[in-house]
Amino acid sequence: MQQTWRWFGPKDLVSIDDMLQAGVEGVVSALHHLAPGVVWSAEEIKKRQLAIATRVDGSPSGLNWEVIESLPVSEDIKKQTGDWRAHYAAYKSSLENIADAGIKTICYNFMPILDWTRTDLTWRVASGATCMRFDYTAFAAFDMFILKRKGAEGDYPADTIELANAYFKSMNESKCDTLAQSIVFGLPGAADNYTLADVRQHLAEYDAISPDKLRQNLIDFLSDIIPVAEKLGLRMCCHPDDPPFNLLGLPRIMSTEADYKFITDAVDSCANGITLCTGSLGVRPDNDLPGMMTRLGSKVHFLHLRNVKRDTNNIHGSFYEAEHLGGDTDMVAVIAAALREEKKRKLAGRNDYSIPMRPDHGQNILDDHKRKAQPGYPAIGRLKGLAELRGIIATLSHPELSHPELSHPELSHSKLADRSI
Ligand code: DNO
Repeated sequence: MQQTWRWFGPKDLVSIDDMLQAGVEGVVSALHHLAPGVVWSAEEIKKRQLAIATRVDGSPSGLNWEVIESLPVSEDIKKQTGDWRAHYAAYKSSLENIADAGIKTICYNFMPILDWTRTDLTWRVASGATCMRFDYTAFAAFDMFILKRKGAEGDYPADTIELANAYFKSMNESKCDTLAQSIVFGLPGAADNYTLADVRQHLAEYDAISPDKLRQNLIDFLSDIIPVAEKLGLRMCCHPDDPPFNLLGLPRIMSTEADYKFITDAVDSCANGITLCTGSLGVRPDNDLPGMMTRLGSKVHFLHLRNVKRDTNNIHGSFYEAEHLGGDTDMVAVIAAALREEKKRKLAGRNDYSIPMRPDHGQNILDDHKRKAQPGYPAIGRLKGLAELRGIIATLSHPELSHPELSHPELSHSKLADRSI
């Protein structure tokens, strides 16, 4: 597994030098300043590659840009309206420039309007760390009483409406603003140029788009893009919906194993793959992450390792971003499945046997509280996550663990150590 780290570019307050000290082996980045639908030029790509390859003092970092996250898909492509055909062409031109630059793995998502969504960006846990949280009641309050989406009441059960109503009544204006900021504008990849009126307008444009229609639009997009990606030797990988259920009446089509199976079968190519994000998918109790890693394994081109703790076992529920080994997903089992997949690929002679992974998000701990970073992307919280994940990878990859005597009940660890097997 290749241990990577997300970097938002020269403006990121966590530097290339910082990530070197965290033991990072490769960088995940994107040209966030270019709008969806715009071609990524060779010059812009080169500029970012150079920034990644350089430490603060100008000396080489030894790091490469390994994964693009994301090459964004425009709203026009998702809806098949306006300039969607021109955006297909632009996407393919970007892919050519990316391939020329030697970058192979490209993450994207097909979530309408909003990328990932949380209601609280600095929720305090018992240890004093802060993390991100999605509270279903707060979200429903935003939807029904702040955004005032038409027909929103029809999307929530009676008890949620009642709770949301009480929650909204307890909020003052500044709390309402903070909630709206957190949901719509607060996160990397968020629709940061929108007002609430814009959001309403964009939502209305999806009125006529059913989940089946959106799924077909994704298949049309992939049918056009994937043959080009395959020829260029690229690996496209679709990020799941986060959270993995319908929000604001919008269709969501990448939330479950069945969704992934459908899309990868519909356009069957090694270039049409998956970003397995354990944090996003792990919000649903019916997503079996180690099983998904095993069954979808050959198509997993990128791993986001993150954990969430659910408040309930409902499909539509509240959750917070737990420590990497602390939530509801069995991270050891996921990593074991990923290592098995890597072995399989090696045996099959695949050259992409080392799957890039990144510690996805991190809680704010220690000096993170003082130092600003993108929500979810603090230096120390992520470093801790990476260190824990690296420990699991090192342990599960160690020859001692595959030694037959280890499974012998009479042999204690100290006896094994004495015999230095
Ligand atoms: C959040 C991220 C998402 C992700 C995009 C990929 O931290 O996982 O914003 O980058 O959805 O397209």
